[in-house]
Amino acid sequence: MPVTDAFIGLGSNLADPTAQLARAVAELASLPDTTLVAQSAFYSSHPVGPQDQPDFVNGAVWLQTRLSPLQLLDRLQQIEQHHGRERKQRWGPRTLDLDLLMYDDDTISSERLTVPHPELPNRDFVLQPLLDLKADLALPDGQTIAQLRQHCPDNNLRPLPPLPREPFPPG
Ligand code: A4P
Ligand code: MG
Repeated sequence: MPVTDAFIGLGSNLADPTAQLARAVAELASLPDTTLVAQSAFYSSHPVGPQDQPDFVNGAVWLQTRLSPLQLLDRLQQIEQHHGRERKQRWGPRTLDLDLLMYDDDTISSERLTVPHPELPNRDFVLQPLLDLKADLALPDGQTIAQLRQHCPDNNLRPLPPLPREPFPPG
């Protein structure tokens, strides 16, 4: 497989969501035949779907990978399982959700995989992290992420402070 740009959306609203996302970014960066190009800021957002659940933490990463789309989906689902993901309710609370948002300029519509992710245009918590990663990113049909961001519904998106990269100094 040639090296391909892939964009992954991350979401969590259970069991220390920010830590879930930070750990998932490290796991994505260590996938075989894959490098992490960049990671977005993390954001909090009101839930889309059932409202009787906590706010989400969301972010996105830009990978370059030789994995095929289905190989990548398998890896994403393995990582979700390692985070204790249970599938109980559509759009319900979860420890970790990893969505394959875009894979190069591919358009995929199969039983297991729809790419670009069908809800991408409607979600500020997906579009804003994508803009952080690549300001001129566009869908295969030519619509830019920046245009979509201007017109999508407001889910009270708020940037979270950056995670400390080094342990805090003693005292
Ligand atoms: N699948 C198809 N296409 C894809 C893709 N591009 N990436 C299939 C990943 N998976 C894809 O997913 C169900 C099936 O979708 C998978 O088995 C895979 O083969 P799932 O993760 O088990 O179920 P789900 O996540 O509950 O359903 P769905 O429709 O994928 O939900 P979403 O779109 O992931 O939305 N509100 C806020 N604020 N932030 C969020 O992150 N997330 C959701 C879940 C709802 N509300 C939210 C958020
Ligand atoms: Mg999902």
